[in-house]
Amino acid sequence: MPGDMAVDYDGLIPNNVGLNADPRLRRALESWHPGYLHWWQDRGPDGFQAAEVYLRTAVGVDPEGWAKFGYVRMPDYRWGILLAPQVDGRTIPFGAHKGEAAWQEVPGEYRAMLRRLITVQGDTEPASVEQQRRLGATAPSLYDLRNLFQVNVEEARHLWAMIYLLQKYFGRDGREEAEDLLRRKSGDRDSPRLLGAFNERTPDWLAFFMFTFFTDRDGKMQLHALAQSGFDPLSRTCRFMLTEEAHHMFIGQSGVGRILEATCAAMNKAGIDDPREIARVRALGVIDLPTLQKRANMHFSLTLDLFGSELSTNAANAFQAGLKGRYLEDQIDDDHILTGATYPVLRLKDGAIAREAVPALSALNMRLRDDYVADATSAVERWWNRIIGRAGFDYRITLPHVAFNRRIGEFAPIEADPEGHLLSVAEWARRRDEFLPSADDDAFVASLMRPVREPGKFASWIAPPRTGIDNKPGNFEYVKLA
Ligand code: BYC
Repeated sequence: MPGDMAVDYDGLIPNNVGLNADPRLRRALESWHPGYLHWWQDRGPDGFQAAEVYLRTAVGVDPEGWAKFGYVRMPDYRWGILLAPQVDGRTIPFGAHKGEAAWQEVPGEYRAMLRRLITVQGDTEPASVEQQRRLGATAPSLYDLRNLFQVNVEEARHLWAMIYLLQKYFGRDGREEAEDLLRRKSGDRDSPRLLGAFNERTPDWLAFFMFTFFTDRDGKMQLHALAQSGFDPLSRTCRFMLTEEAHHMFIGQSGVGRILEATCAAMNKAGIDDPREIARVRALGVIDLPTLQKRANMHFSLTLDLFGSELSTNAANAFQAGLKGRYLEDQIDDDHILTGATYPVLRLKDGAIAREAVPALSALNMRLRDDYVADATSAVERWWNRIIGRAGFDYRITLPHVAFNRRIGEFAPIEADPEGHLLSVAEWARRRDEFLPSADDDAFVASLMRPVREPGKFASWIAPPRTGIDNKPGNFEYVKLA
């Protein structure tokens, strides 16, 4: 039903994809639903399922006014299937089929590749909910608790978005993938999630904020690349998901920003000029800046691994097929086909890191990663370093070199410091704790994780936000605990 984007809230599954007119799909989704709810109870937020949470629910897909706020018990949240409006006459923007009408059905020759891309994207969504499962117990305020749950229900909705594509367009294989998405489990030895960073622990709130800043930003880049897809239903799905992703990154940037504010204010009050006086700073009940730097080093490097190898035939094939484009493909001024074009890639050559021009088609992961690094670097400056600077401290959070702490791609076999100097294995082992959080650092952060549940109150290590959600006042009860 192109053009008619009203959301139908009457059935079990809210949607703007005309589910009522497609009984086969509706039945498939309805039979997946109980397993999904079981997954949510079993692997979603631990506890709090009976609490009333002040959540935003998507009720439309126009850029303005698509959301409604209200108290909801999380298992009753209306997870729906929402696609951005179809663009009349849209054509495939890049690759070998550039200029042909965008596909409304799966192109047979690319079926397996497309299914793989959708499955990988889908797998990350429930994974992040699983990773954040236990954070509710130590939330630093009701405001933050509510934000955690907002992120969780929306990531779960993103799972629904991918399930819709699998169930609608991939028949029996799609149904099997949909089951497997509920079966794999973050961090599980036998059946882990597909990508590395989604099997890591999210042990504390600092990890949550760093994850939403760095890893949700990979989500933004990948969703942008998929939003360019010539497979129109995928493009429309990702375009709507991006509106939600922006809010998750806001939670990360403002979360770490509020931690920086609390730290800087405490140092100023105690007359500490040197942020490197870690013991004195920690004694104030706030997180010292060097520990924040090490956590940033860790989350940034783990996230870089999510871009795959610098040189990738998978990425080249997906581009040529018109399935996955570049970041802001429609704003790039070139032929969008890239045969014969080159792109500079950092490589390991004769024991040193050097830039080398390679065929642009093989370097698409690298290009997306470069766009990510630029985006993350400017966000760190704008949101974090400005806070430190305003408080009067001569200290900056910086992002490590792309060769630092990598497990995937060109730099996986070597060790490097955050400036990109190569280190021997022995030197890395000796200096690791300078660059990455030590057991001691983690234990200190863990010691701060005590729940604060009085409306309007915040833990010592994090400042209150400037404004409330939905313009609510400071003492608003964002979560009514059962
Ligand atoms: N871990 O050719 P290569 C988000 C595999 S985040 C484990 O270099 P390719 C979110 C790879 O699968 C965004 N394995 O890579 C954020 C391949 O295996 P096969 C998620 C890895 O395929 C926060 C082999 O190594 N979306 O939305 O070009 C909260 C050779 O790979 C990893 C997407 O990722 C790894 N890190 O690129 C919630 C978009 N990296 O095929 C949500 C969809 C690579 O030989 N995915 N491998 O068996 C893709 O576009 C691509 O699959 C990847 C990998 C970019 C992930």
